[in-house]
Amino acid sequence: MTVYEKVFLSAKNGRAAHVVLLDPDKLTKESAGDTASRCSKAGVDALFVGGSTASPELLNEIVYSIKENSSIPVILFPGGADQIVKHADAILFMSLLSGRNPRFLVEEPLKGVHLIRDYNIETIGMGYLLIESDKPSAVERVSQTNPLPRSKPELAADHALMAQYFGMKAVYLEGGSGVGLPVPLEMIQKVKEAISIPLITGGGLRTPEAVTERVKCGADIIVTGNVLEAKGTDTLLNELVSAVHTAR
Ligand code: 1GP
Repeated sequence: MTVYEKVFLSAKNGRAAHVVLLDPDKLTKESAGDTASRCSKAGVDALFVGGSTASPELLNEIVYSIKENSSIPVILFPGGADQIVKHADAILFMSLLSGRNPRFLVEEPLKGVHLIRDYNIETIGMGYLLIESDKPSAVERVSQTNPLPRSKPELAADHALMAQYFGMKAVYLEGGSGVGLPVPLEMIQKVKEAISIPLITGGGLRTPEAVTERVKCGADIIVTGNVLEAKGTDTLLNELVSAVHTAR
């Protein structure tokens, strides 16, 4: 079974999935294995790894250490073509469709194709849509692109449908890591109505209520990142995972 079938399609057709985003810059190869087994124990369905400025060497060690210590699927979530490493189970092969910067629309994905082929990593084509929040997100700064306005759910739905028509296998509505305002519920609903591929959302989700509402509105996969460092993490993580799994 592919990672796409196991994680994405089961989240769409059965109970929703909870994915934890691990930032390699905040980990060492020692702490990565431990973090992965904590996530696995809490019932997290998969890990996204990447999205930062981490060096390929560190990323490689981290992914290796996670695979040594747990059986949880590891999916690369690369900030650029230099974040493609061996041992990962799959990679989000994505294009920043909300932006108009050729580098993140086509150039970075293009740079990655040979390594992905040589490492034989499963690709999950994904349309990545950055949504406006209360403050500029790191993705906005790094990609030098404008997010889609919060007040235009129809525009987000059209971008999502474009991703589907391109043959992409999922759409990610990204609020931005650590933001105060997650993707609006109405937007999740409109996007869900427009597409039939799995819908992922994350950014600024910190409570069981916030994740439950988003699954009820149609999100298939919920991503949390920063919450891993919060106080009483394991209890909160358990609550979040259980909220995602039981929301439908
Ligand atoms: C970023 O959506 C993720 O891609 C995670 O965001 O760190 O705010 O949970 P947080």
